[in-house]
Amino acid sequence: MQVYLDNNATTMTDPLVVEAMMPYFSELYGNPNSLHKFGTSSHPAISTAIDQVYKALNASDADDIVFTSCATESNNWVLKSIYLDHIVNGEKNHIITTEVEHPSILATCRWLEEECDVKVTYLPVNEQGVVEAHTVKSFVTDKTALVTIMWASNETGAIFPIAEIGEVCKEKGVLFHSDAVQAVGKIPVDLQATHIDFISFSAHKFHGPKGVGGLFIRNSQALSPFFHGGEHMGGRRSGTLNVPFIVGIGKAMELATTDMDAKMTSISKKRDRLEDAILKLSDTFVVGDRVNRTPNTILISIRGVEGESMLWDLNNEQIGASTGSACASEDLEANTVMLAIGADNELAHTGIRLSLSRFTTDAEIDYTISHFEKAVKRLRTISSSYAVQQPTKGGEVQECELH
Ligand code: C6P
Repeated sequence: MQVYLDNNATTMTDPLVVEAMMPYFSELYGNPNSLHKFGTSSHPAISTAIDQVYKALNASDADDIVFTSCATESNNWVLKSIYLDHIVNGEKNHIITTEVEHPSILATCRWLEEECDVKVTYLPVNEQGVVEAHTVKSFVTDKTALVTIMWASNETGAIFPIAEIGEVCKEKGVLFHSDAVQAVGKIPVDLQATHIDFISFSAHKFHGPKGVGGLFIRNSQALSPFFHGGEHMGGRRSGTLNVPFIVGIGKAMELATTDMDAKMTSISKKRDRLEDAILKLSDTFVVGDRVNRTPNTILISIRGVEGESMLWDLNNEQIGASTGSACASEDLEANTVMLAIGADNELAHTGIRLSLSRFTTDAEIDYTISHFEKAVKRLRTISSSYAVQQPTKGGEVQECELH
């Protein structure tokens, strides 16, 4: 059996999505900006995809949703254009974010600090792995141009209090962006119910194709374009529209958000069964409570078991997991999110992220439980540090309060 439990890195493209995309490669391949029928024949499909995305996110006609190549592009676009529009050509000089954002936010913020002299505040997270609205409020000043905070963590699954943070931004008159990559298609995202100016998302996180994402722009407000060179997407993003992938993101969004409650319940049941089984092993800790967590995610640490060793043992049994963000997978450092949450350095080297999808089966969970237990036992037997620690720690290592 093969078990894929790295769905926060990417998901399998749903065969129904592939089927919807296929005609737009070799049959209806015209450039949608061309005036002839080869071009215009793809217009209905693009309109359908736009409708599917607006409906899934509950966006209004006054809002703009622009298709991009991925969330990394959407995140870069927002940050760099806010800098141009509100810092270089405005009175502000400050951005607020968190310590646990995806590298496409953190690296861009660092670049803005180093190259453009922008002041950036990186808020710490609490033991649940989130930043509370009152913390955001206490750091907003009259120089703050943007608050950018993820909707849900790719590493822990922790869901941030986005509605409350939105209210703070509204009260303070500050623009609010959320990297919603791990929320869209996994948990309800209702843009009418939330005061938010921009969100980023990416199709391959919810069984759409890789290479297409989007940026939601509230009330079609001004935002300097990132790509220049044409009038595509109303001048928002130049470049020939990627019709098959736009069809794919629309279809994937529709499938992910139809009967979402039932999908969430089914995934979380499997996730909880896996989590319960792993927590029966001694000295294991899961980050964050289950209620405020995306239904598919577990970040678990296992005292005495190096994350990378565990990964390879699981890999040998055909189980794909990760130690955290795929973008940092070549970095054998401690898991920075776990350190931010308060784990000690040793524990932060033991994090394993297991992320399910709606395609994960009960049989796969059974298989994973049995091989996970075997791997932990084997690795602890050969781990000298774990053997030495046992008598002194006595299994009581709750001091890091991860669970
Ligand atoms: N996180 C992970 O293993 P792209 O690749 O551009 O479509 O998405 C980037 C991205 C942005 N924000 C968040 C919160 C994300 O989780 C990701 C992708 C993967 O966690 C790959 S690094």
